[in-house]
Amino acid sequence: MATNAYTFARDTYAALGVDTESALRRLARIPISLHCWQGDDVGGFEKPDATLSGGGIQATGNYPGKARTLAQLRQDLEKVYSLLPGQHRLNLHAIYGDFGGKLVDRDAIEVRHFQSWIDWCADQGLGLDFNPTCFSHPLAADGFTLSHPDKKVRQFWIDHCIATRRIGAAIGRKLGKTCVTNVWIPDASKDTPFDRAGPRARLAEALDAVFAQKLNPRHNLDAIESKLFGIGAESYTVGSHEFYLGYAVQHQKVYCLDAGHFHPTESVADKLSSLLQFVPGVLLHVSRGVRWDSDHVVILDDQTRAIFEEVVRSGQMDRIYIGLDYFDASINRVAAWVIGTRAAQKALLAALLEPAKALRQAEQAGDNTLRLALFEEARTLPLGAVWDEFCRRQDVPAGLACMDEIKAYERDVLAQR
Ligand code: RNT
Ligand code: ZN
Repeated sequence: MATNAYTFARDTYAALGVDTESALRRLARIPISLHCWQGDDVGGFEKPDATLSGGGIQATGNYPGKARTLAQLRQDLEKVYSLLPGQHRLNLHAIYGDFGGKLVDRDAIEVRHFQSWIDWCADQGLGLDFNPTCFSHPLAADGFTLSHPDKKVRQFWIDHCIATRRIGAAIGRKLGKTCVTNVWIPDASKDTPFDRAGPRARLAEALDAVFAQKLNPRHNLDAIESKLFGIGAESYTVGSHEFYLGYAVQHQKVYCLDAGHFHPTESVADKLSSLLQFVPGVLLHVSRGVRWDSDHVVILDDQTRAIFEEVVRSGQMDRIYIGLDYFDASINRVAAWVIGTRAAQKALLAALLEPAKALRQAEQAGDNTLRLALFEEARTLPLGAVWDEFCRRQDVPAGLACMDEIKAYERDVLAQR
């Protein structure tokens, strides 16, 4: 039985020509790929107590209870997924392999190191995405990987990325769900370089080597992620927006748009309709930029809403892959995952509930006054009641009831670590 609040909301939306039932059906089918690295501050399991180093990224905070083992990370993720409405995915970095206590270098990773993740995902009904890890490694310590001037170092990272794609393809084949493998490299410099062209020419050539082997796109899709700057990497980023846009168009790769990788006043939402004209797909790293970089927990803010409005309005959700990317170590990490994912889902729901027909009609009739009025009206529609109903139907706690479960988990599990 629907609640009174939902019935009221349904009628309010219906008066504007919006079908809440169809929005709820669609929302239930849209997976979000949860980034494994929120659970342990981007440490990974290559060795005990591994921590993030370099790469121009940083997880700040030292909230107690972080996952220190594979089993703990899975335990936390199971809690997280149990609090999320809908069917989702996991996004894994290569440093999170099941290495059985042995040191396996990045260029030597194999499918077997990820078999237990594949099994776990199959068991949980999750899709799995993948990433090479081109940071936190001695051969990345000087800030360059695929564009490194030393051929041997470059080859090491090429080999790592090739291994990662092969694992991606195995993941996709074994799970029967396409794996998106996203290449992000930290290559950048703190101070003004003289030679901006050299590293970019080397990166283009290295990427050609990485992608040389054709893989079945039903198993693995290649994505490439651009960036503007990072910490200690303020003056020059090899893989800039222009670089990867050019590469993605020329080689028909999926373009990864991280919401925090652009000038702060640039609209990331506006980029989608341009990108989709020229690249086969777009991977979203939904994130929240605060002054520098992108890594705050996603909230239901205007920028996030605008991105999802463009996702839905594009009518091309079959080639938009939604992932999250943030790492906050200053609050309960399980809550960070849950709050951020649910915020992204709410933004998606808000976009699915736009009075799209009325807006299009007003615009096509040249009635920009009505268009503005409709946009303003939409802002105060009862989104929350529809969201709560979604949670109720999906059998997960709505509202702050989620936090009760997280607090209990913190007390019983996290605080005991
Ligand atoms: C870094 C990129 C990249 C990473 C992850 C860990 O600025 O956003 O996506 O956050 O690969
Ligand atoms: Zn990212």
